[in-house]
Amino acid sequence: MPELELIGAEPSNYVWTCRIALAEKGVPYRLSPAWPHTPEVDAIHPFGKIPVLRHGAVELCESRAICGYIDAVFPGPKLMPSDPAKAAPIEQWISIVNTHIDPVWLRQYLVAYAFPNTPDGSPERDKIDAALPKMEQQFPVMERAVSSGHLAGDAFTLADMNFLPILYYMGTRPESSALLDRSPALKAYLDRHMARASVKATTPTWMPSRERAGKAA
Ligand SMILES: N[C@@H](CCC(=O)N[C@@H](CS)C(=O)NCC(=O)O)C(=O)O
Repeated sequence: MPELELIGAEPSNYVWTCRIALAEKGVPYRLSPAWPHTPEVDAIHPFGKIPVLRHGAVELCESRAICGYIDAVFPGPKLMPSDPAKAAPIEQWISIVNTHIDPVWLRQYLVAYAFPNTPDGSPERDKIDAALPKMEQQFPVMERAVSSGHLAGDAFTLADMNFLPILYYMGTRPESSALLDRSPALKAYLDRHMARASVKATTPTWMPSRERAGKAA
C-alpha cells in the first residue's frame, strides 16, 4: 500500500477532523504542512482549500470525501455504519456543522481574531460583533444536540470528529468562552472527548494566526 499523504496546516479544523479519523482507523500517514491556496493544494482542490490527500494515484479534496475514502480503503473500525438508519443522522450532523456552525463560529468569528484584515493585526470587531448574535442562537441548539454525550447515536462518530475541533477553538477566545461557560452539556462534551486518544494525539500544537500564515502586515 502506498504512503498516505495528508496536506494542510495542523490547526485547520478540517485537517484535524481527517487526522482524528486516521487515528481512529489506525492508519499511518504523513502530514505535509501547507496553507490554503499554495501550489500543492491548488493542484488538488479547485478552490485551494485544505486538507487535500494523495495516496498513490488517488488525489482528493474535501474532508468528507477524504474520510469516506480512508474508511473504505483501510481496515480498522468503520467510521460509517452500514445501517442507513444509523449512518443518516451522522451525515445530517456533519452537514449541519459544516453549513451552519463552521461558517459562523470559525470563518466569521475565529478568523476575525486569528487572521484579521486590519493594518495592525487587531481583531476585526465588526465581524466578531456580527457573528455573536448568531452564535447566541446556535450555542443552545448545539447544547441540546450533544445532551446525550454524542451528536448522533450513542458513540463517538464522524459527526463528533467534525464538531469537536470547532468547539475546541471556542474555548480560546473571550466571547465564545463565555458562551461555553453557559453551556454545561457542550463543556462536558468538549472535556470528555478532548481526552479521547485519537483527539489527544492530533490536537494542534500551535494556534492559527496570520503571523504563522505569513500574512502579517
Ligand atoms: N468543505 C471543505 C472546507 C475546507 C476549508 O474550508 N478549509 C479551510 C481551512 S480550515 C481553508 O482552506 N480555508 C481557506 C479559504 O477558504 O480560502 C472541507 O470539508 O474540507
